[in-house]
Amino acid sequence: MLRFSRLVSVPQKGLQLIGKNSRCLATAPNAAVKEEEPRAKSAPTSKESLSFMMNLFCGVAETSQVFPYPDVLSQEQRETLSMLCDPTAKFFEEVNNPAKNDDLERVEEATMNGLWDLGAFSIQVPPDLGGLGLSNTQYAKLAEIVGSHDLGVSVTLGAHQSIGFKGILLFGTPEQKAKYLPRVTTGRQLAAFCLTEPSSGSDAGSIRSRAVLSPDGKHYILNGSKIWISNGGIAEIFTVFARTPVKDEKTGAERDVVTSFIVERSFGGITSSPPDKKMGIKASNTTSLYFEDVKIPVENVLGGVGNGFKVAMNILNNGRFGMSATLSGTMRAAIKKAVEHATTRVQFGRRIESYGAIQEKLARMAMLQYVTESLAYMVSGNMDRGCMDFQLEAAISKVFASEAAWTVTDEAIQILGGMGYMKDCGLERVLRDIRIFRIFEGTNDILRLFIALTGIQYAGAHLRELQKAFKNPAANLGLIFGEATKRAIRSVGLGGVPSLEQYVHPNLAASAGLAARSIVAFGTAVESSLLKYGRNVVDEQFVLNRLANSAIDIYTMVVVLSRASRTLECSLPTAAHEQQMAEVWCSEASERVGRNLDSTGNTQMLSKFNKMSSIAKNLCEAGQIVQKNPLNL
Ligand code: MYA
Repeated sequence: MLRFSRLVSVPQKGLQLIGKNSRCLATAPNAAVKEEEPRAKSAPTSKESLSFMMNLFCGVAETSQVFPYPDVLSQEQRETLSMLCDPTAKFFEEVNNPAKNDDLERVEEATMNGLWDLGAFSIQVPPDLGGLGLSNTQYAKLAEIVGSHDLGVSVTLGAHQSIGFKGILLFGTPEQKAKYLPRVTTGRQLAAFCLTEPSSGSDAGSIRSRAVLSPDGKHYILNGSKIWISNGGIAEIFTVFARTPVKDEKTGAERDVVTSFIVERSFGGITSSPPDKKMGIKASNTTSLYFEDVKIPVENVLGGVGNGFKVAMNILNNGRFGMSATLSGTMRAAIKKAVEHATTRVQFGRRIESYGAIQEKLARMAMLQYVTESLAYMVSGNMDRGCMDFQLEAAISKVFASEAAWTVTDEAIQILGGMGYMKDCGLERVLRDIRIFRIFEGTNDILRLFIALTGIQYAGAHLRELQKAFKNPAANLGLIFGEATKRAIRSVGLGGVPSLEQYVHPNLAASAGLAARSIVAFGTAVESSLLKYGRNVVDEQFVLNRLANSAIDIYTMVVVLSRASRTLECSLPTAAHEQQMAEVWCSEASERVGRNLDSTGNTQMLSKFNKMSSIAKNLCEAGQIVQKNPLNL
C-alpha cells in the first residue's frame, strides 16, 4: 500500500486541505530541506515554485520554465557536441551489433571497450576527474543516438552514469568524488544503483537491507539483498540504500532511517546471482545482489545519515530526462523504418504511404516522437539553466516517452506487417526492449500518482494559505482579492482565461487558447477534488489517474507550443510541419483533458469507478475470471 505519507496531514474543518508543507521546495543537491509555514501573500512566497507543473495544480500558468523553449548550448558546447555525435553514430553503425548483443545476452567486448574509449561511460563527469564534462543537454543528444541503435547498451550506460554513480556526482563530498569518479571513468569500473528489494519495489521507502555501525564507530556492517540490479553482476562500485538505526535525540528511542552508501565489490561479502532471464534489454546485465556483513567505512556514507530516501529520489529525478532523450532516438529510428517501407511497398496498385489509414499512423507516430523529444530537451535545458524544481516535469517526460515509444514501435511493426514481425527487421527486439521502460525507474502507474499527489499537495498548501489569510483579511487583502478575482473569473466561464498568446508565435494563437482553457479547467478540477475528498484524495486513484493524465497532456501542449513557436520564429525549414504537429497535438490533447477532467467530478463516472472497483474485487475473490464461458463449461 502506498504511503505517500506526506499527503495525509492537516485535516481541517470547512476547507479540507492537505499537505504538511509545500512541495515547491527545491530538491537541490545537498540542499537543506526546511519546513516553513506558508506565508500569505499574493506574490509567490519563498516556498512557491517556478515549476510549470506545480503551478498548474493551482490553475496558474507559470511560464518562466516553459517559454521560450530553452536554447542553452553555447557555441563551444555545440561544437564539442557535433564533434562527438558523428563518431558515436559511426561507432554504433560499424562496431556495435544489437542483434548479436541480444543473442549473447551481454554487450560485446568490442562495443564495451569502444564506448569506454569514446568516453560514453563518463559523459557528465568533470574532465579533471576523468570525464567529458558535458551538460545535461549534451548528454541528452548522445543518449538519443545510443537509443536509436541499441537499448541494451543504453541501459548499460544509463545504469552506470544516470543512476549508478550519479549520487556521487550530486551528493558526494570532494573526497568521495576524488576517490571514486576517476575509477568509474578512466578506471573503467562500472557502477550500479541498488534500491529495489524483494519486498520493496514501488514502495522504495520500505527497504529492509540494514547497515549497523560497528562498535568502534569506523564501519557500517551491511546485510541484505537487492534484486533486478542493472549492471549488478559486472559493477565494481555500488550506490546502496539501507536502513540504519539512529537514536532520537529527544526521546532516546532508536529508530531506523534510510541512508545511502558507496560500496565497493572489493569490500568483500558481496555476491551476485547469475544474470536474470528477461523479455528484453537482454544485452544489459541484471542480477540480484547479496550483502553479507559487508564492512563499509563510515566515510562512504553518501549525502548524510538518514538522507538516503531523498538521495535516491533526487538521483532518479536527475536521470529521467535521459530516458525520454533515449527513447526519442529509438522512435526516430523506428519511424525511419516504417517510412522506408511505406514509401516503397505497393499494395492494391499504390504505394501504401498514399492510404489514409497509413497516413494517420505515420502522423501520430511523428507527433509522439516530436512531443517526446520536445519534453526531453525542455527538461534537460531547464536543468542546465539551473532550475531546481523539475521533478514533476522529469517524471512526465519518462511516463510519456515510455508509452509513446511503445505505441510508435508497435505501429511501425504494424506498417511493416509480416516483415515487421520477423526478427531480421530488428523491430521485435526494440519492442521487447522498450517494454521495461514503463516499469523501471518508477512504474508509470506510481509516477502518475506521484505527479497527481505532489501537485495536489502544492495546491493544498496554497489553499491552506488562503484559508489562513481569511482569518486576518485586513493584512492579506492582496491574496484574498487575487483569489476572489480568479474564482469569479472561473465562474463566468472562459472570458478571463489567462492568455498564452503573448508567448507563442501568432500562427499558434488558437492552439495556445486551447492550452490556456485546459489550464484553468485543470485548476478548477483540482480544487474541487480537494474540497470534495480532503486528505482522503490520496485514496481516490481513479480520480488521481485522470488528473495525472490531464496534467501530462497540458504540459505536452505547452511544451510543443513553445518548441514550435521557436521554430516558426527562426523560420526553420521544418516550421510549417512542426506547426501542423503542434496544432493537431493541442487539439486532441485538449479534448482528452476535457474528457478526463469531466470524469473526475461527474456522478455517472464516479459510479463507473465504483463498478470497476467491484469487478476487480470479484476477480480477486474468485482468484480468476468469475463467470464460466458462454457454454457454461
Ligand atoms: S531503479 C529502481 C527505481 N525505483 C523507483 O523508482 C521506486 C519508485 N518509488 C518512488 O519513487 C517512491 O517510493 C514514491 C514515494 C514516489 C512512490 N523527488 O511519503 P512519501 C519526498 C523529491 O510520498 P513514499 C531502476 O528501476 C517527499 O516529498 N522528493 O514517500 C533502474 C517526502 O518529503 P518530505 C521526493 O510514500 C533501472 C519524502 O520524499 C520524491 O515512500 C535502470 C517521502 O515521501 C521525488 N521524486 O512514496 C535504468 N518522491 O518528508 C537505466 C518523494 O520532506 C536507465 N519525495 O515531505 C537508462 C536510461 C537511458 C540513459 C541513456 C544513457 C546514454
